[in-house]
Amino acid sequence: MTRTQVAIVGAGPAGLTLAHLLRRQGVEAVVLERRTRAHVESRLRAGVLEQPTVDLLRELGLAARLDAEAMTHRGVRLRFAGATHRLDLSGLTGGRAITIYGQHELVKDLIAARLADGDPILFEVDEVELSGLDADPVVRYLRHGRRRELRCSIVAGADGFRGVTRGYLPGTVFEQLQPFAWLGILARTAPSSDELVYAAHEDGFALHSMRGPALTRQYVQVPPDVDVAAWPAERIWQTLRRRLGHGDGLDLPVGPILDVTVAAMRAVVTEPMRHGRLFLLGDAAHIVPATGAKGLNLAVADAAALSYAIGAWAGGAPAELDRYSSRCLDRVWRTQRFSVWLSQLTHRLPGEDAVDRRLRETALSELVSCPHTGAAFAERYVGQPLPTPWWWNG
Ligand code: RFL
Ligand code: PHB
Repeated sequence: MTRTQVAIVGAGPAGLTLAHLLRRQGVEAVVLERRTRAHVESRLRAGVLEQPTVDLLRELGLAARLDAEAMTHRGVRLRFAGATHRLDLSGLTGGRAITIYGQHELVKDLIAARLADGDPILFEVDEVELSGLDADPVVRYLRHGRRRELRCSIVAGADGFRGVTRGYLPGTVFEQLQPFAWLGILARTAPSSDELVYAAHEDGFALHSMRGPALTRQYVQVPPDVDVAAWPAERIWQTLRRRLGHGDGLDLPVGPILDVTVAAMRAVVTEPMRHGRLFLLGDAAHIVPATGAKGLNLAVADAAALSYAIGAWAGGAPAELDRYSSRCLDRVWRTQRFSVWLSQLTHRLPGEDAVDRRLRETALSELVSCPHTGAAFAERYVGQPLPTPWWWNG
């Protein structure tokens, strides 16, 4: 195919969700992905889906496997000052919850459904270049040794933080690196808790999360310049046990570690998220520190907003495209604030003193004891409604 309505660069959650939403509106799209299908379907990333994300997937008929296999969590645990507290997410939000489902599982479902619909995803596309962004975009790329061109009306840049499309935006990039990173540990051990445990220990942050009945995904705060070789399995388990409170309601069994990775914690926002006929979404446009588990969900929210704007444009109302960026940025900055705030509330910060620690414990204690503070947190944690009038609601 050499012409389509929308060229979507990137087959992550943002690009694939957009492709499905556009199909529902009768808008044609081609997805171009740099990696192989096997690579994107096995890449380990996020694990927490907000309620609005799950609602959207159900609405699109894409949640059959998720509904059969994912875990619903109606609460979350916060550990600080030597004790673990439960926040009743569902009770505080009128029944909403978070869903634990690996990002790669979701990507698998979205790819399978698109291919079953007979719609194109081109894997192993390299050297993507954009031109004509003012009026008639052209996407040039290399695939299986041949140079090709795709002409389109709109380019959706969904190729993540390390992609190429964000380089075409002349706007402002706000960027802040947090003074800590995460060591991410995937282990073949049964989860020790039926809900996630966030621990703000005086040594630093730790998080107990999971991917299934026999698989845990856990994180410990480390310095940004960490040397992974300095973290053998024994040190990892000792640190997790100490910070998460082994023996105090949490029995952390030691087991085979399958994967260890380091993730930097950054806050990045590109403004505006549009240049001519190029629209950025997901990590291509913004990165939030991982503590709030918001990145994937924000990518899905952008996809909902962009599909709405493109659907309106295709139906003869192009002004909606002009509203896309500001509509998204409002949510992006609110989510950024939440993620940076939660990170700083739960991590040990360089140069902090005993007063800082007491203030932090007081704030955490208010979160678990004051219903108003707890409800405000829970509303944001389970996810706020998506930013657009639903196209399927008319
Ligand atoms: P992705 O997932 O990076 O997908 C981009 C796709 O574009 C492809 N690509 C290109 N394709 C064509 N040409 C090019 N030049 C290209 N360059 C790149 C890539 O191969 C890829 O397939 O971005 P997207 O779709 O915007 O999705 C964003 C999410 O992946 C990300 O925000 C989350 O993973 C962040 N995140 C979390 N988010 C949550 O909502 N909940 C969580 O629990 C959560 N935990 C996390 C996280 C991120 C983490 N890391 C790795 C920083 C935990 C961690 C440790
Ligand atoms: C994860 O399971 O990867 C995860 C869970 C909660 C977070 C961040 C990441 O806040």
